[in-house]
Amino acid sequence: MLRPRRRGLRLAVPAIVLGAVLAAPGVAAAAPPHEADTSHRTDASLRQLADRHRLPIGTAADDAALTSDAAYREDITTEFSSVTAENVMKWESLEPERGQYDWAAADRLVETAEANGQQVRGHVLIWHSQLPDWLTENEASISTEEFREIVRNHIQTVVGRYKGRIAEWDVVNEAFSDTGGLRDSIFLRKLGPGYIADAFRWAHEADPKATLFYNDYSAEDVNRKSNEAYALIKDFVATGVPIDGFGMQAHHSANYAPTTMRENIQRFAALGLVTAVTEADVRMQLPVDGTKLQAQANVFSVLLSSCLAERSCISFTSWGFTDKYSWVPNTFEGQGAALFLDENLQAKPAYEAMRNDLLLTEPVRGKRGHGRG
Ligand code: 9MR
Repeated sequence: MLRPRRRGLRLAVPAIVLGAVLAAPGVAAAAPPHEADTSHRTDASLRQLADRHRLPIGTAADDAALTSDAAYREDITTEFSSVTAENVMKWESLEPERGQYDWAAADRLVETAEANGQQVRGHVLIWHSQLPDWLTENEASISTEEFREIVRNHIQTVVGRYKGRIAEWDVVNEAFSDTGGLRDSIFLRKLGPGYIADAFRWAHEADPKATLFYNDYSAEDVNRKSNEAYALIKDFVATGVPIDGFGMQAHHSANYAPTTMRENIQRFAALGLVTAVTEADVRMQLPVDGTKLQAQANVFSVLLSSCLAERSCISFTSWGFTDKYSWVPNTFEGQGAALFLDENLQAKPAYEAMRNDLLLTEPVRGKRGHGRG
């Protein structure tokens, strides 16, 4: 049964194809019981369409919007089967004072996801940004041993709290610099390059079943950064460091689509690793026009279809879904409109392109879900 939908654009797929897809196993035609007002929707959601592929499709969730915006909340529930905390699981949020944790917002996110039948991607354990002042301001006075203990303790406290409830963790984020080599960070300075392997070991001890990712940006293609990550991860695999996945953030601009993403995914799969698209968005120079929107749709489509086609790609997450709450305009002057719903939660061409990819691509994941290679 098709439900009326408030999206602006119509589906560019014949009804007969849509009918066949909705009749396929794994695609829920009826509204899930938790959904509030469904009277304004017609077409199958991204979540329903991605179910057929056994691919969790996710978004970063903004805590303030989740609390205050009912339409935003409803779209998260309807359109996505996975959520990532955009900010509330970062170190400065969880442990604002040394040893004093504030779990309220992170717990809320996990509990809401569970109530909605969604998986959670944990973001993020070790990252050079959004660290608490008590840590960064005391870099000089904290000894190496003490620092090591602080890091181990933070990772194990956070992973341990959500043991069995967070499917995928971004354990180390953005450890490589944009000019080559490891990024200069408090972790590298205090602990040396071994901090990356240790972070994975500590996270694995705290939740042996969680899928543990190294995550980075500008690493979707085969390029210098992904080559460096590949070499490090290959070494981890050879030496038994418990890493499971390579996360491609995929913060893109509408004038550039990746060209070697499947090749990149495949080489990690050959090492026995899964991959995920973890933070997709596609910004453009404002003002928006039709040509830019089409270019954006194309980039989203390349990102999603590259993941869909490779069974080792185990989840696809965008960094938000509506332009109303995107981080992009605050960071890139003059740019924005990076997501697939506009500021009024209306569909843009990118949304229709993603639906078409989900509808028309042949599923490659078997009954047991993802495969490692
Ligand atoms: O979207 C996040 C934004 O709200 C924060 O202000 C920002 C702080 O650096 O972090 C943003 O999320 C980042 C993510 O955690 C890691 N990859 C890059 C994302 C965009 O900056």
